[in-house]
This record gives sequence, C-alpha cells and structure tokens, in this order.
Amino acid sequence: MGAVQVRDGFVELYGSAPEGVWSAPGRVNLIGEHTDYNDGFVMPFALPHTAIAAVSRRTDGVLRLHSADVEGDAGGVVELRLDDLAPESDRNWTAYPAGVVWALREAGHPVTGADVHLSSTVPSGAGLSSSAALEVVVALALNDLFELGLQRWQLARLCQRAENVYVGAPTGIMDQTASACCEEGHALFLDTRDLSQKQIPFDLAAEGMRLLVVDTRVKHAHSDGEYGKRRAGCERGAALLGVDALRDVPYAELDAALARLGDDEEAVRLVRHVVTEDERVEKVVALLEAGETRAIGPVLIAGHASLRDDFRISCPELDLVVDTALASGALGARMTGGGFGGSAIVLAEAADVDTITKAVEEAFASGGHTAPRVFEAVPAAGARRLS
Ligand code: GAF
Repeated sequence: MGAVQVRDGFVELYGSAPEGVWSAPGRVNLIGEHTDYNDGFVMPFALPHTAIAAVSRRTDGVLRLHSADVEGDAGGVVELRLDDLAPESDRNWTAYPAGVVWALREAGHPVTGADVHLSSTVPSGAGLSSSAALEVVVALALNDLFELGLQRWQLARLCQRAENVYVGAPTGIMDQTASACCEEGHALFLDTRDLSQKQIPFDLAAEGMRLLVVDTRVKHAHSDGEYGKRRAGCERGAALLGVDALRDVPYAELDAALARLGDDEEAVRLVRHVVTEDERVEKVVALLEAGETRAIGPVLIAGHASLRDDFRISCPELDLVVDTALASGALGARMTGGGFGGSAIVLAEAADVDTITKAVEEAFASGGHTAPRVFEAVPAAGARRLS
C-alpha cells in the first residue's frame, strides 16, 4: 500500500485529512549479528519495504490506532488513553506504536494524543525489522508534529526503549537505528556503543553483483526466550572476563580470553562469536572501502558458520539456503537478523542469480519446506516524511 492509499484510508477512518504521512523502512543486516547488545559493530542497510503512517495530533490524551494490514478480531480502530499505557500490557501489534508514545512521554516529551493509520510492506517475522519500522515511523511523525526536536539517533533510542520495556523484547539498537538513519545506496557502519555512524557506499549492481534476501518463512519472535538467553549469556561472559561488554575484548587477545574461560563451554562459544563477528564487520568495511567487494563473500560465510556453530541460532532452513546457494556458485551467504528462522542473504554474480534462486527453491521443495520468498535487495532510503 502506498502513501496515497494510507492517506485515503485515514480520511475514511477518522473523517478528516491527516496532518502528514511518513515512512520508515525495514532493514537487512549485511554483517554484525548479535553484536549490538554487546556494544559492538553492525552494518545494516534499509530495504525498499516500508511502514507508512498517516498521523494527526490530538489534544485530549487519546491515542487511536488502526492498521490496514490487520483483519479479523484484532482489526478495527483501537482507542487507548495515554495515561493508561503501561509496559507489557499489550500483546498485539498496537504495542509497537503505543510503546513509542509511552517512551516519548516517559522521557518527558509533550505528546498529547494522536490518530494513526498504518500499513506496512515489511514482511513480519522474517528477520527484516517489521517492528522497528512501525516504531520509527510513529516516532518520526510525532517528533515532527509535536516539534520535539529529537535527532534520529535519539528517536532510535526511544524506539528501542519502547521495544525493550513496553513490548518486553530485549533487543539491541541496530534495527531502530537502521530504520531511522540509513541512506539510499549505502550500508550503515554503526558503532552501537556511542551510535557513531559512517555511510558506506554499497552499489553491487555497478560491479555486476546482486544481494538476494531469502525469507525462509520460518517465523521467529524476539520475545521468545532464546534471544534473551543469548543476551544473558553474553553478559555473563563479559562479567567473567571483567569487561563492561564483549566489545571490550580485543580480537588480538581472544585466545587469552577464551583460555581464561576454561571449560565454560557456553561462555567460550558466545564470546568467540561476538569478538570474531565484530572483527568481521571491520573487515567488511575495510574491503568495501578498498573496492574489494567480492572479497566480502568469505567473510559472510564465516559469519554464518559462527552463528550456526558457536552462537547456535541458525535452523535447518537457513542452513539449507546457505549451503545450496554456495553450492550453486554464490560468492557468500549467511543468515541475517535475530535467527531461529527469518531470512538469509546471498551475495552473487548477477549472472548466477537465476541458477541460485532456482536451486534454493528446488531444495526447499524437495526438503518438504514451505516455498521461500526470494527478492533482490538494494539499499533504500531511511525514514522520512512523504507529505
Ligand atoms: C534482532 C534484534 F532486534 C537486533 O537488536 C539484533 O540483536 C539482531 O536481532 C541480531 O543481530 O534483529
């Protein structure tokens, strides 16, 4: 659904034109997985898939929310009183936009109510940040309408707080920052400790390559326990090593750090993944800046092996995408996002895309899996006002 339909939908629902229409994208992460809550490095880029919101202010302490994508019992306009918004009180899609309003007000920002109509093309449960897109589009709209003067990184932080505290999912800061800060044609090299950023030009087509996203259709959910367990395990590893965060373990000192963990096998695996993954992000940045784009393929492959064997968050379908793509000539492939399902990415020569896509589809069919959704990803724009 485009901006015009969302605007028209708002008029139909609420009886007047919205004050504006905004969009915020989903993201795909090129490299840097499960590093963000360890204060490390990530490198996502924005997808052309976006959440679009038509919004008007209210002054009576009421928040009305509607999504064009939700039908049945959970559909219809949901009306909430701002004073009633409370963490973990809502298990529906409305928790994301309501959580943002809650986080803004909790931080002292004068949001007095709103009418919101939303629609999103970001696939949900696919590891492509559909929830961050919903959060960021609402945050940006309210920032503009209530003239809060917050910068993009501040909006990302508030959206993360909404997700951590209001929704109750213990995620890092990558997805919200990607949605808020990415730029068209670039991947975002982000230091999640201080949110410093560098936009890295990423134009694969100009070099005869493509990046495919393969959504395995295996649904994942961050509020499920496994994500939180990995996060807690990393924090335990940092405590055992006497550092604030695993980001503080230098790659050059990894062997010594692992030796100190002794036979704590779980801590060894988690620490090894995070420290080597931060190193892989820096390597990919260096290779891209040196114009050696094809050489990032083996780094992506190593990233997948680390997530599969050390962090243990892959699944048979993600491994099948990676193994099949590599056997069919891909330059690199790995799972992307939180894991336990969701999507994989495949870096390939443009000429090999059809062969690889067919091979992956056939492998899924013969393995008895639901057909995957395969699409090419080109870095798109971050969140913005459309009208
Ligand atoms: C999810 C989380 F939301 C991110 O913060 C990040 O941890 C990612 O999984 C793994 O890299 O998308």
